[in-house]
Amino acid sequence: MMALALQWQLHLPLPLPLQARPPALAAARRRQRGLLAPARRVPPLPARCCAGDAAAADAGKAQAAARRAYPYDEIEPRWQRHWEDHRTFRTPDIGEGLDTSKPKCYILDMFPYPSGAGLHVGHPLGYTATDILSRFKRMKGFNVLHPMGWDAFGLPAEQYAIETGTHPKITTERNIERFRTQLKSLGFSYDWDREISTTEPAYYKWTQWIFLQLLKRGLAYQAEVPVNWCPALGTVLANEEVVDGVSERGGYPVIRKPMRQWMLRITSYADRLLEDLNDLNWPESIKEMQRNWIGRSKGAELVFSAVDKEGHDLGATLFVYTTRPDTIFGATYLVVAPEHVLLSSLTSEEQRAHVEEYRELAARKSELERTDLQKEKTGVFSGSYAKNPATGEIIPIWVADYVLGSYGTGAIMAVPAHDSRDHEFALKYELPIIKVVSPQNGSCDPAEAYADDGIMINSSSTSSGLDINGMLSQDAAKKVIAWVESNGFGKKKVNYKLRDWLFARQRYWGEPFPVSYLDDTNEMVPLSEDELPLTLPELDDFTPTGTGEPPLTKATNWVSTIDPLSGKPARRETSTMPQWAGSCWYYLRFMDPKNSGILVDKAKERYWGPVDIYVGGAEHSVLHLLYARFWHKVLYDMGVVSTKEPFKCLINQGLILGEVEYTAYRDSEGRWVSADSDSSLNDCYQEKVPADKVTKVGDHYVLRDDPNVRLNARAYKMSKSRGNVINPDDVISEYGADSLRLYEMFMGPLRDSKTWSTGGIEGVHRFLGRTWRLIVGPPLPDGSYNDGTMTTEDEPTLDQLRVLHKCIAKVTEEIDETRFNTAISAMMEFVNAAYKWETQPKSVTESFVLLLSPFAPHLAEELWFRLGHPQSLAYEQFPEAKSEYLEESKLVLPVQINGKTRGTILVDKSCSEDDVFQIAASDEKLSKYLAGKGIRKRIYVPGRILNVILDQQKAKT
Ligand code: ANZ
Repeated sequence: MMALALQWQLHLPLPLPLQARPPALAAARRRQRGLLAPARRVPPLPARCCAGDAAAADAGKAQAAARRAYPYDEIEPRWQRHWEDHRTFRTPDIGEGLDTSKPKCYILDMFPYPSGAGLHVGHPLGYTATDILSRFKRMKGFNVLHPMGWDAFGLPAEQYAIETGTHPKITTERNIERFRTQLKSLGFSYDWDREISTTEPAYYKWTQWIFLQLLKRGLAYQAEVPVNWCPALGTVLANEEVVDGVSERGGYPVIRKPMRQWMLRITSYADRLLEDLNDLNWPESIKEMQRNWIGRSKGAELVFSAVDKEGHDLGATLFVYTTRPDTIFGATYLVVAPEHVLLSSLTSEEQRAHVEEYRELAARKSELERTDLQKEKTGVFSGSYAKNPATGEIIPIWVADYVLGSYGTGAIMAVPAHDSRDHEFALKYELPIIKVVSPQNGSCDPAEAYADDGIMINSSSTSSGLDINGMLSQDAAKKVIAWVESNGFGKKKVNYKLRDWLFARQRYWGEPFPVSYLDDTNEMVPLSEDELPLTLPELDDFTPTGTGEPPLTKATNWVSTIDPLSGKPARRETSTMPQWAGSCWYYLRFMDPKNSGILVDKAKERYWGPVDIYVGGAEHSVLHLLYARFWHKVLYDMGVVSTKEPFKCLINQGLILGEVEYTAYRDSEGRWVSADSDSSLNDCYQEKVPADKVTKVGDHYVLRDDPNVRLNARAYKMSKSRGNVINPDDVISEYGADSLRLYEMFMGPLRDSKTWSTGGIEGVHRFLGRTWRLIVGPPLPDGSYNDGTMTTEDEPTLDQLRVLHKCIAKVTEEIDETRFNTAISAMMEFVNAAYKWETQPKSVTESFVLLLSPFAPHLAEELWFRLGHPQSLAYEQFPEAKSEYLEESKLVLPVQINGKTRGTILVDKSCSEDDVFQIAASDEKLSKYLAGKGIRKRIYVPGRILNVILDQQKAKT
């Protein structure tokens, strides 16, 4: 749809501007009328900015110059310099001139990791959207906070350091420099005075401070948790470094090994993280992903006592978590996870070797593999039994890795008749299957587990006194819970899938933990707040230690310290915080980036918080957003922030896929095989076909030279290996930043995935060129342009006002709804209409330039300047649509006098001929022709035209 609209809009023949005055004369006239800028704050374009000069210098440039539709390469750097020199987008601080009586809008991008590859075209998608919103809101009278910074700790810089010996700090600085330059070349209106990097000690001082607060509140603790240990590499690996159970580097086996780690008690906030989602203006899909991640479920924790074969109590109790206490009579065995703490004591001597072997096998599997429903279930009998409290039966205890140690209690009661995993397991190991739920209506497949609710059967016992037969599942569950609670067999329980957050990495390039351990007692002692920041020591060797100890262990001078409180020797913590830490709270620091005494000033936080619009990729929908919400809530409880949630409205921009690739097929003889042919394409050779050899027929693509041969057309994710990556720098040098910005917004709805198309960017570039020529005039023979504009001081006609106000209304509405593509279409329609006008009234052009400015700010600033405004348009008022020009019941009627069109009038569609004539007679311009003249005839074609034939001879009496 959009591509069609684009062609239709842009392939119209370009009418020559209708003002055919010699340009020099036109400029002189405008100067006379005072239209040219009196005092220039920006160096003007060279009197003749000639594309030909550049062309002569360099053949590559010549090509680009021939293609360029307007001199963006001169305009853009100049305005970027202007904004920088004038700090145009600096948001003053409270107490420094910020008018806090004005409404605020905090618009934030998810700050990037400054990778070595530089920006890719996916970055400007979200950044342009937030830039449009920021510029729009400023012009709408808001105080806007629109900052940018760097999430710069992390693995790639460290890996690069291992490979090349370059310190991560150097790599990071270099990459930041590149990103900053690239972002500036896109004309984004960030307040660069607020730039922060998570790797700066002045920043991570506060990350460490938050950690100390978490520690004080019991929300940070240490525990033995399994990590990815690679014996061959002698290092702990991050999850992303492990692929299918082997190390990404070298392909060595990785096992799960318990290690003492820092953990954050995010589970204490599970309920609030869940409930407060309801009030957020976030995509429903993201909220649902967070709900699933938190995974709240209601059930019961039941107690089973361990017994031997004869039923003698072994003195151990096993807690199981179930969401179906109603099925207790169907529990025919128990299962514990391989990592369950009681497994060893439950294992009989006969079974010990089997159980140990099984445990080791399970340690090599990831949780994902273990819970994969498709994988065959495995397990081993422990040699012990338990007593089912409801039936009094003795049931075996097994160990199986489909039960996870990290969920619930790490043990389950298995009900094979009603749980599919238990069912598969029971069939394999010939364990009893007892049906206890019957469907209310109809029947169920006896070969499968019936997992739904129903009517209870086989569920009563005289020995225990519990009888739930005939009850509905849910009522039965309530009764079982009441029964276990009153008999000491368990209690009601709410469970979460959410686990506490593993908050440590065995890496160098991260925030050091502000804690140490006393040499004599090993007691952990926190640093006092006034000693922060604890800076990372310099290190030359980032290679793993081989023991699993982090690389920081090598900084021996740094590691050994003295605890200032006790004066005792101590060792510093050598693991570092994960990359998530710095990104958990950066949005707060932007409100007050330089404050060395406090994380964020209260008054500033109260004014700016929360973030009004947060834009970023959907890949952060769970972890980053959940972690940030957790820290925010802790800070809220401490009174550091005044809002419960950090991000009011969230928008996920879609993915940009590479240009469509066309594949043709040939058989072994080299003959074409159509992609829709019956023969198998798997046996064919594939051939990539360039786009200019392809044409579209109906819904599909065919060879231009042989339309019987259909091709496969597909867009792929951009990747180096496919060779389909588009570099924004190249696009900017060929078409300009405004064209790139406009194109990324025009490709389709912001939230959708879109396919890159070079033809598309050429289209928007031509549109900007048309806009330029409409306002500035055509190029002179040497390719340069006159200064000033072609606008006139004429009063706009009603028709012009109607076209303009329709455009204002549409653009305003579409920006508000973040539908930037349709806003751009509206502006294209305006330009098409304006090309048909005899004059370009200055007031209409000015409004249009303001409308265009959030999208193509460089071009708009240049035009605004040429229209005679020495100040940047960044804080001009955004045009307001006037309803009188929008009403559909009204129409613009041309009025002819003696067959010549003399003007237009705005009339109600329902007007009678008399009314129409009265309106024409009282119109200021038309009345000049009509006053005092006799009327011979009036011809009124309703809705089309009014023609008045004057009686030339007689004066009206
Ligand atoms: C008996 C039962 C009968 C179960 C039945 C289900 C159906 P959610 O909803 O995800 O919370 N379970 C409990 N702990 C587990 C663990 N550590 N690893 C694997 N599975 C575990 O699921 C809770 C259900 O998952 C629990 O209810 C338990 O099986 C299993 F007809 O208990 B049920």
